[in-house]
Amino acid sequence: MRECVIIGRPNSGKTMFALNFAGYLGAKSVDVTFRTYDDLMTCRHFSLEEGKRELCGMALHKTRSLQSVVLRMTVGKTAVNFKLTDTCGVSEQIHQDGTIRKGMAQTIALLRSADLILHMVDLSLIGKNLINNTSTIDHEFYNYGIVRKSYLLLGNKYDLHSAKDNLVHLTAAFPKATVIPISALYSQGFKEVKACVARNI
Ligand SMILES: Nc1nc2c(ncn2[C@@H]2O[C@H](COP(=O)(O)OP(=O)(O)OP(=O)(O)O)[C@@H](O)[C@H]2O)c(=O)[nH]1
Ligand SMILES: [Mg+2]
Repeated sequence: MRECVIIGRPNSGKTMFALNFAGYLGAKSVDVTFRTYDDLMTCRHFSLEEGKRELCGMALHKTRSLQSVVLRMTVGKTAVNFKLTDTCGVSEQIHQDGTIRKGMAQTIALLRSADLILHMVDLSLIGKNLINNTSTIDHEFYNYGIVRKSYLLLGNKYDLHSAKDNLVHLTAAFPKATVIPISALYSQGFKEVKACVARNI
């Protein structure tokens, strides 16, 4: 089964995207498989509302290991199952918490085998200096992603007023990426994301 992996900084909206995208594809509930760094696997069933309540949040590093759901999408006349995997957010600093350090390592290790990389950026937090500062974790993901080809840059939180003007800075800083502005919270921009996922599963 092909796997789409969602990566990005903590709090960029990865988990919200995973759950609302599942809803957009018609799921009413999800079976989330959690896989820790040392390969311990557990599975839990959530309604989408429960999932958002329990797995999303303002606190940084709410997600600390891999969280996968199997979703189904119709491509042409065929129904195709694919795995959508949410990950521990990655930042530049070496985190003081060992679990989070391992979670970040797990995210990075998964990139090589991913069939599609969905790189989430919080559009409300970036500014025009992004183009000058090329040593951010987002640049690292971008440089890796454009070489890999199956790579999409999602400018999230586009519903926020502060995000609107920043789209131009994101596309200027990452000129070789396909950029889609989305609101994971309000399921906006999902049609374009779905079309790209369909081409890669
Ligand atoms: N306004 C707005 N808020 C959003 C959007 N997407 C996510 N959020 C909020 O941003 C916060 C973080 O969302 P999460 O989905 O938990 O972010 P994450 O990237 O999974 O974070 P970690 O698991 O900590 O790495 C939550 O309070 C969400 O409600 C969006 O499109 N618009
Ligand atoms: Mg998360």
